[in-house]
Amino acid sequence: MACKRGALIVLEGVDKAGKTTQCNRLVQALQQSGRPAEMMRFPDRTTTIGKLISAYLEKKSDLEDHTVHLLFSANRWELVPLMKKKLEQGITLVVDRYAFSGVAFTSAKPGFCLDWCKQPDVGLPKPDLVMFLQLSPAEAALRGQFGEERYETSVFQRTVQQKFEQLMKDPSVNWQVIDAAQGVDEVHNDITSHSLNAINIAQNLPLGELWK
Ligand code: 2DT
Ligand code: MG
Repeated sequence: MACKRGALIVLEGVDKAGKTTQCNRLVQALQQSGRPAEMMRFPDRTTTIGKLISAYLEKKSDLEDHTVHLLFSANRWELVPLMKKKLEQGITLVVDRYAFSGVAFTSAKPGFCLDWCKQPDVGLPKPDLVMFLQLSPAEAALRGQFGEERYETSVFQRTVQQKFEQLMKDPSVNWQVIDAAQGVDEVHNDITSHSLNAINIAQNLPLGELWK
């Protein structure tokens, strides 16, 4: 039999919840326990499409709202062959944001429904586990000011949070809510135990297709 596949693990959450810190800590912990693991992040700002997205987020360019939504999705699809290759090689991928951010952020804009926003990402590799780092707006505010990028305002982030809550009602996705208000080590321990469980289950299952 071919080697057992890696798991696709996604971290989602509003800004300041600690996603990037926790992705790094998780990859390190998995590697130290002898499990091959790599981090990825979306948007991946290094590709040609990613550079268009990055300029938009930095407010160096303006893009029409549907257009930028489709670019975020295209930025995921362009990395699918690489993701599948790594998973087949037995590497667990720890991903900082995925299609759920794509849907939550665009559907927080006026005139966009959840269903339209999901369509371009239908059929992407389905995460074996999506952890939502839950942090109240009040707790997020205690962690300091928002940055200067597009979307980094408390009004917009509140709407994004509501959209994530709608997405989490979908039982076809393996959501786990993590209390991100805990200390960094406690959050890390929660994330690690859910991840080890997901890695064990995923190795005997085929990779699924998202929202299909
Ligand atoms: P970072 O701060 O994590 O680089 O995110 N976003 C992200 C979208 O609007 N659509 C998407 O599909 C994704 C993945 C969330 C940059 C911002 O981009 C938003 C925050
Ligand atoms: Mg950011």
